[in-house]
Amino acid sequence: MRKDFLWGGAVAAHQLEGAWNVDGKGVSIADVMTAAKHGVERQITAGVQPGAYYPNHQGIDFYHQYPTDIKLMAEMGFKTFRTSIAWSRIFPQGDEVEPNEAGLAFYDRLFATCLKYGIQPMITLSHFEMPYHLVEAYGGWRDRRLIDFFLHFAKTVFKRYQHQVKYWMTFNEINNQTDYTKAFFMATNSGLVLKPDDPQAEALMYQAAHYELVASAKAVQLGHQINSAFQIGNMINMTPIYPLTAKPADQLAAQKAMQTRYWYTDVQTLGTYPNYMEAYFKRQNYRPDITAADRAALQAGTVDYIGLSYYNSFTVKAQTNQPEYRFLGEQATVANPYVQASDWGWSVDPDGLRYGLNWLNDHYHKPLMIVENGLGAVDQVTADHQIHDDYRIAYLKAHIQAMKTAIEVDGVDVMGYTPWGCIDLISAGTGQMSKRYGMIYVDQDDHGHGSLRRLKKDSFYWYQHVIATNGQDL
Ligand code: P53
Repeated sequence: MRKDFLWGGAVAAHQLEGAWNVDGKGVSIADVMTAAKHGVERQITAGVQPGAYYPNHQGIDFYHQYPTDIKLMAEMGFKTFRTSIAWSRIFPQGDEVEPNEAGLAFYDRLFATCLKYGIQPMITLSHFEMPYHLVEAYGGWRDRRLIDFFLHFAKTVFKRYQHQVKYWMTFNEINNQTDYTKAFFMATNSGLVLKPDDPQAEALMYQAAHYELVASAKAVQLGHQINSAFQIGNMINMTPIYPLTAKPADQLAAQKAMQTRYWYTDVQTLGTYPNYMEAYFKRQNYRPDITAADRAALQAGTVDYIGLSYYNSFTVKAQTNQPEYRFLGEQATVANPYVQASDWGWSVDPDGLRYGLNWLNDHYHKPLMIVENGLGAVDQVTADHQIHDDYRIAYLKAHIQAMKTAIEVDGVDVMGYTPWGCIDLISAGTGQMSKRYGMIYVDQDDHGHGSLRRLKKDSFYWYQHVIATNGQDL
């Protein structure tokens, strides 16, 4: 383990800040998403509809309660706190020239509070919360002009916080949109709002992803010009895909599925499109707008580290005898008989974290930062206000152990570990409050009712000890 290992926790602005229309903030894509549950998808409404319930509007009111929340994180011993800057607080519409000073001032206060406790803010630039105006007026990331809007936002915050923030990452889980049949991923990653079964969905996804990759590479270059000490990473959802059997066709199916899901990382770390993607575009007769200048930017803006989330693994088996082995996302996966699943159907597979870390290390040879990991579960509060979340401790313990094995046995360079939702917040996938990840409990239900009071769970004290011993005692 590094001596300066970055222990901490992770959140995203739209899932906890609330204050959706306070101090000049504009509407974001997350502000037009309704609440749902396991098996029911969140709806993306056309603007904010009267009478509809949008859980992100209130979040957990972190916008006002952050001083006490950061204090609790300091008590756990956090070295870093990963959050995002809500793009629509800084540029309410997304295409303005002048930033919203009140939005910038909020992050001045938040970062000063973190630094007061020796907690380094770690910042995601775009985490599922682009200004909704960019979705309505430009169709989201299908439009090349989004690159410059994003860079203007990036430049504004890089300059403003260059002395407060060292660790940055560009687009959260940029590879979720691989699953282009899911409206949620297309909207959250790229502001692409399509009709179900739109025949253009896949081609539009590749175009949008390309513009994001160019924007990401240019942001890396820009950030380094503003402060050469910045560490700027990408952020991918690492869900290893296993073959169900040793049958060669199953092996190929898994290998091709990994290519389909992780080519983004090739572009962001190696600076070029992998040959299988160029071949795929040709075969499909997709002609994405990829210019020579874009290719030069990709080459010049490779990331300093790879940020990853890890929750679960997938398993596939060959469906056809065709050489393509197309992978259509989670719907194309099969159950893995060797792993259990959470109440929300996510497999629980600590070895998969070790596997994923090794896979990334083998392919890219860059430092890795685990910026999300955790178990979404229902918690019970006892009569004396305790939360005995031994299931969460067991999950985190097994995953930290797997990470330690990757570091100590396999020699992988891991810079830090920031488990997801260190304080309970709104679930991205379902909009629920009851899908809890935190070590800090927040009293609120799925309808937005509750005192918002914060309580320490058993995992709070457990994680505090893990950090105090730099991961020695789990
Ligand atoms: P929730 C889907 C698949 C994997 C990770 O997810 C995902 C999603 C989107 O739901 O999101 C990441 O809240 C994401 C966070 C999110 C977290 O995982 O659906 O970066 O914003 O909250 C957990 O349980």
